[in-house]
Amino acid sequence: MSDHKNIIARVEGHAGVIELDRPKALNSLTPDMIAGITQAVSKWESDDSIEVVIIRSTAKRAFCAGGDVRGVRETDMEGNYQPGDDFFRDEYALNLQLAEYNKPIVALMEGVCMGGGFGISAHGSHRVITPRTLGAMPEAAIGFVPDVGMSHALTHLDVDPAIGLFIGCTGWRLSPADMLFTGLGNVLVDDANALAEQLPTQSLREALQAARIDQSELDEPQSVLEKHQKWIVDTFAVGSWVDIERRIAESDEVNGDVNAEDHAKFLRAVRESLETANPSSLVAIVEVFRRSAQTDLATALKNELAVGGHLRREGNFAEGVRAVLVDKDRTARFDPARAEDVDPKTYSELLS
Ligand code: QUE
Repeated sequence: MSDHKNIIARVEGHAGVIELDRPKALNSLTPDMIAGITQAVSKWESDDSIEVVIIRSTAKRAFCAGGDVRGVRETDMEGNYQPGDDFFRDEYALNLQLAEYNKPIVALMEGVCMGGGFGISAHGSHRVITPRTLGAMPEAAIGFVPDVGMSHALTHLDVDPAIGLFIGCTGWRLSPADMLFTGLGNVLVDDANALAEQLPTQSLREALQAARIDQSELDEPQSVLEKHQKWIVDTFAVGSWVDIERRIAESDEVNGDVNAEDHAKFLRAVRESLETANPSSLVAIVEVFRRSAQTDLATALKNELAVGGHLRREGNFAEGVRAVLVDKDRTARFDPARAEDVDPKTYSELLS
């Protein structure tokens, strides 16, 4: 049904099924894949025989690792920003379409789900995770900002918006328990494939009921974010990035609310996750998220596009993608190298 590479779209019973099929690149989304998904969901929106849309992956270990940022980097480095601008515009339009969709959308987040993977799962009604789900918004490491509407989703969670800002700044690796705690996941199953087989012929309620498992069945049933939420909120709730950075630096290894060893380990992991982040991205993320917390998804997406476009033209995006995904040396040289040397106004004045 789909004429687009790396996307399989078909009807099964009363379900429209989209399969991401670019397993060698962990299903990172190309312009053609965005077009294929958009075409299929647009067609099914007005098809009364379709009761539910399923978004899944053919890859075993990954739902979707993000957008094809390597492809964007290549055209950006030729000084040709148009293909990248077009890609993000079309991707964000799809994210908004999924958020406003008139039927249930069941995303099966088996394995890795990062960046653009959240854009095609987090805005839908049924955000299915498994014990093997690993979520993250790691854009600060590639010199970018959390996008695909996640600046909005992360500031409108079931939990304090400061926790969403923490996730966006640190690129925190979210366990299944963290996904449930935040609401980024709202259904836990052991076998996503079994659920996908039942959905086309059973009612949604019955299929979910049969597939669900309890959080207590996870190897790590407690959310680390939940355990440390007081510190996260105290540290991330107010101020610019430089204020937050100072509170992290001055944070005591000892914290009366949490087991001393746990807290010291957590604090080390937070500091480590920020070492490889682009300082300009961190400054920009705080500005974008604070605005997104106060506005609607469409405006948040527009702001992400404006700020992301600016970061790409600064060159830090090309350097970050090089360090993380091309050369994989993980030692990006970002400029400026310190957040104190970044003016928040550079980004805040781009916001609607
Ligand atoms: C931040 C990102 C991405 C990322 C890593 C980050 C991203 C993305 C990929 C990725 C991973 C594996 C692949 C691939 C891409 O990694 O968006 O092609 O094989 O797509 O720290 O935003």
